[in-house]
Amino acid sequence: MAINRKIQTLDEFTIQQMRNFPQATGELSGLLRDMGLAAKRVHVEVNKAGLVDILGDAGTMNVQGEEVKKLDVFANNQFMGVLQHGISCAGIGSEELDDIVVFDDEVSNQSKYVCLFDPLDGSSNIDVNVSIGTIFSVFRRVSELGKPATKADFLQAGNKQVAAGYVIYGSSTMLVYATRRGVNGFTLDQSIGEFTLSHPDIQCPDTGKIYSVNHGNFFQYEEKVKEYINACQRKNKDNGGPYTQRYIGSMVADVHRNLIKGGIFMYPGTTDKPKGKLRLLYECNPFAFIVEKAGGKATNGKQRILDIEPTEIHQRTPMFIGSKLMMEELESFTQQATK
Ligand code: AHM
Repeated sequence: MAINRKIQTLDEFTIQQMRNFPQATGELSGLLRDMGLAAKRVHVEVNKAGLVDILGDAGTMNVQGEEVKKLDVFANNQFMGVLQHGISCAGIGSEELDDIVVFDDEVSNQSKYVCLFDPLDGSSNIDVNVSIGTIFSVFRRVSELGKPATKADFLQAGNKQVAAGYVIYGSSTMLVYATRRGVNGFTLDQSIGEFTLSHPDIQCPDTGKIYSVNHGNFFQYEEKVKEYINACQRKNKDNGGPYTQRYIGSMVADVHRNLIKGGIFMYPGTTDKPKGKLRLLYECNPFAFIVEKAGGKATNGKQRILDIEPTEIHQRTPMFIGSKLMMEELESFTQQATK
């Protein structure tokens, strides 16, 4: 008998997806549920951030006599902890840590997946109550099951991801994840303490009116990027505009908004930092996977982000991501032969 449910929690949704694929082992569903659990714990702490004067600064003792940890360290420990104590993950890479962590115990060595994450992206925004987020990426191991994971498991091109997602701690807390079957968004219902399906089958609009870039770096961008930004500013009602510039400086919030409303987000290379600021494995790959699954595109200006073969876990790349037609317009500038 079909049950007509109005509310579907993240756990119910992942279990339902498994029922549709009887050959699935449930490991990936378990991993996604683990991420949801850690996200709820981080949500609670992020919401206390404004109370830091009352609860104690990072590094000091709080009223319970516990040491207060920096939020990004706290978030890192939560995500690493749930994955280490779960049954789906053989090891992690984190933007917070210098090297990968291989769990190397009997259960973990049998696990099919490794996970890379940025536990608290945009953390410089915490002090001013601006949205921040967690970003994650899941790969199937290439190393032998039954043995510890290896670096090669983490250094795979983004097109090998089996799932990717993000959590946005904003006016509400949302978890969005993509698998090859599509992109779905869940909003945390605080009355029941559960992520509930609120944005099924997210599709990125083919075009939009928003471009997001750090204009302060404008004079350091390469000429073709400057020309595209100038073109965005010349948009009017005769050529698809006017465009609006929106830049929070918190990638999760900027890309989330553009994914839902349509738009383009750019973090180009600069003369000082030709590879830009964003990390391929923790920020660019997961978002490229999610936005492509939703119908958009992501490149480094020359090549699809998902086709970049990584050589080191903390490598950076320029990033252009968003609505398909806006990305194609950008490419008409960046792929022009140099004059
Ligand atoms: P972080 O790793 O210090 O949190 O920096 C990452 C953030 C992204 O969320 C955001 O897109 C970018 O830095 C903004 O950088 P900038 O201030 O240079 O524009």
